[in-house]
Amino acid sequence: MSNLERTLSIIKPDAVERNLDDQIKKMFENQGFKIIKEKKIQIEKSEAESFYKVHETKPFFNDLCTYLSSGPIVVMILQKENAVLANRKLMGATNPKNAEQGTIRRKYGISIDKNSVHGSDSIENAKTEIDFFFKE
Ligand code: IDP
Ligand code: MG
Repeated sequence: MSNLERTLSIIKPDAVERNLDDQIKKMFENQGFKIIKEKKIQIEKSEAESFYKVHETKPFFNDLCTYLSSGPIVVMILQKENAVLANRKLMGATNPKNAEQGTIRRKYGISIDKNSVHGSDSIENAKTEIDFFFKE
């Protein structure tokens, strides 16, 4: 049974700043993800606060939003069979120290906050997050 899904991926400022975007995109493509849409943008802190609203009560919320809006990011719609889960797997654990070999965060992540990539964590959130960045 085919289960083609779309998910939202963000290459975060720490990775864009180190010019890792092409290498990270290649990791997606090598795993069979198709990049449906992409754009390099910088967002306002208020937009980061809206994007990360689920985390608004967390102690790291303010730093997280300051960080995500601190420099250019690459936002992409990725498509593949079971894309949401497949992307989470390819990204690796939130803390790069705990991420498995071969994952993006293990390879490129610097720390729990500068962990190079974001990926939607459910099909429902993928839809919301894709609309957030790409709704025309
Ligand atoms: P995820 O990105 O793996 O889905 P979430 O728990 O959704 O992880 O957290 C969102 C982002 O917030 C993480 O990617 C990371 O950048 C940051 N973050 C999560 N937990 C911490 C923490 O304990 N300290 C600092 N930043 C954190
Ligand atoms: Mg998350």
